[in-house]
Amino acid sequence: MDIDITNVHLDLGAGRRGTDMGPGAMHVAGLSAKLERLGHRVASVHSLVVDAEAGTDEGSPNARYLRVITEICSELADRVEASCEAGRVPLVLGGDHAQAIGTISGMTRYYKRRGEWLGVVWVDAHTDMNTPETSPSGNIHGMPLAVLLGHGPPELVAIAGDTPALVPEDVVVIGVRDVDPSEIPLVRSTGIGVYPMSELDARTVPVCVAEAVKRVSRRTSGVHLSFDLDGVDPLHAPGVGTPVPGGLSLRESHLICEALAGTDVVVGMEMVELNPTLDLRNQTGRLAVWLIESALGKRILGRRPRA
Ligand code: DIR
Ligand code: MN
Ligand code: MN
Ligand code: MN
Repeated sequence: MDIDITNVHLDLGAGRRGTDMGPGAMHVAGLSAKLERLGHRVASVHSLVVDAEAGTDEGSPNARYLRVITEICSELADRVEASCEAGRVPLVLGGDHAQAIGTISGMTRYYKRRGEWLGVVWVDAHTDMNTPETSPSGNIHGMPLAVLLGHGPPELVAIAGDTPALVPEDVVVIGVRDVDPSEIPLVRSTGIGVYPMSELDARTVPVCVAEAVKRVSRRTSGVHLSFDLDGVDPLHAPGVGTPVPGGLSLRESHLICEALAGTDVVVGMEMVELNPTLDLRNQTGRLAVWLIESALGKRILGRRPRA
């Protein structure tokens, strides 16, 4: 595949600074060379930065840095939409998870125009379904999935166009273990697919992942993988701002990526929340690249695993 890489140097959506350096850490871990070794072509690498003065203007405490996040997500959406239009795969390196509003809105603008749908696999310890009214932190990285389903700040919802980017039946969240009580009503009422760690334990990861992939690819033209590294257990992914114990193991994380790659449905990917200031010798950066390789087709022994 031809891949357009976008580096999103954004950390204002999170409670801690530092995820703006995530893209650099993934490049240091050898991302482009590894993609080319898989037979892909890196068609372009582009960086998006926030206006330096924006860091001082927090705006409303219920949705911190809303103005500047709207700006960078709009820019990102334009770029991602153009990649889809050109038949290339957008690979967006974060950056905090607020960027998903830009990535996924850009992708779905392309699909909606053609009367088609996009499926989303969202790997995360959190459900990211807060709104300014429910958020305990005011951090926009806890809100992107709500926004993409049409809830939350109108200027963010509008990046997708006249209708919300996503429909709940095309969305699954995997790895969940930290949901704010205040966001539960929206998670429930929308009916998105949620696989908490407890369900993955009880029903096993391969069974749940197969079911999840089936759900998001049933009526869609492709699937986007939005991978928040805090979905992985902090033992393997220490370089994140909101670590939650009891997460996906290293192999389980790969299994999700490999399962998607094995069905040839992946049309876009983003890797978010990598915070190099909290990492250990780029352990999490290297894991991020390895997971991207798995999602984009890297196979042990060069062939598909047996089902
Ligand atoms: C929390 C944390 N639910 C919030 N969310 C995070 O601030 O809304 N999402 N860390 O990735
Ligand atoms: Mn997230
Ligand atoms: Mn998270
Ligand atoms: Mn987070």
